[in-house]
Amino acid sequence: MKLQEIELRRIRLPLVAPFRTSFGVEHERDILLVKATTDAAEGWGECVAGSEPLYSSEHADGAHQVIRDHLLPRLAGVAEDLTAARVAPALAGVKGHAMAKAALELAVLDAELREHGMPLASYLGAVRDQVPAGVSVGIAGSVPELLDTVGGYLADGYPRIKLKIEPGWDVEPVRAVRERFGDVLLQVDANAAYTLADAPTLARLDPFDLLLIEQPLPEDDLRGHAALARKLRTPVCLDESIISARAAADAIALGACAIVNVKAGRVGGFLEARRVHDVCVANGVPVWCGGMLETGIGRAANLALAALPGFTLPGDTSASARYWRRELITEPFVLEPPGVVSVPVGPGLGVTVDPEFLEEITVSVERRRVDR
Ligand code: OSB
Ligand code: MG
Repeated sequence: MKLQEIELRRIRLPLVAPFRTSFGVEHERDILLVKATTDAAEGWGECVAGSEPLYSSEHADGAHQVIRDHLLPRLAGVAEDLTAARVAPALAGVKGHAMAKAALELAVLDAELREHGMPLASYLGAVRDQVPAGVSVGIAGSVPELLDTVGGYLADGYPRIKLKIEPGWDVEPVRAVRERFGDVLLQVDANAAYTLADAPTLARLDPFDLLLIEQPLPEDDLRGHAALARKLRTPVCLDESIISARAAADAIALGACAIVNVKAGRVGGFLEARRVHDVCVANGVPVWCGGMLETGIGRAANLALAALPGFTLPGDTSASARYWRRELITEPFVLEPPGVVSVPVGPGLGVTVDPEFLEEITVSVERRRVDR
């Protein structure tokens, strides 16, 4: 297929409620969408970078500039005969910028699959048509407020709860949720907020039978995670540290994690995300699908990934209503009994993007011809 044009569209969308983590609080998302136009079809990608570089080194403005000034010229070199598999090799000279690369690759992949009438889930090797839903719960203002929020999600039907933690907000909230809600599937995510010296505090989470503790230590501290894992009964899961399939292999070999959170944006795209999955499966390490507060575009792709055989734990694959008061970019994803979300079945992402709604929330649009 011939790539003709890339559109870079910035949108703003308010979250249903502020989302607080150890690295900051978000009230609305500032999102970069990528549209690829080819001679055969159009495809969409969503960049998961936040408005500030707080989760990782990437942010939306940076990704936008990197795509425009550094990735598109390289993609233009292969535009004449493009497939999604050729995107990452063409961009490999640019170091880092995984989220920018992933957004571009997804737009090309969506166009390619729409041309061939193939759903993304089938292309990736999915074995399920529904995936269990989990919900990521931000740091609350107080324990009673947290219990209200968690109670609401359980009433909605979410089968798995993930609590964001940070020093000073860990043992007490976890104890409170366990005591109030019994043996619900429960896990925590620290977003790198602790040090190895906090091991005694984190060991106090052991009695609560958590599924896992996600990314307690800094991104580059694999040895620290291995040392911490030896001190905890709760399995250690890595998110930020797993930047590639090779990083996953290293982390597993070092004993730094027993479980892996897979996010395509963090590893440079869905093709690398599948390789992370494959490395983990080969090592007997369970994986689950992370999220980055995506709109329906990114969420559709995450659901396809989460349907692969190694995704044996519920992911941060929530319904659209958990994120947005009004998100009509695509058809909404809904939570269905018994706590699952359906994997899209149509070609490519399997969702239809509504251009009128998109216009309503658009802040800027930039189009670049790539066929010159
Ligand atoms: O660490 O998993 C994370 C959101 C933004 C950035 C990082 C993370 C998250 C989440 C939300 O936990 C997951 C979701 O529901 O999309
Ligand atoms: Mg995380």
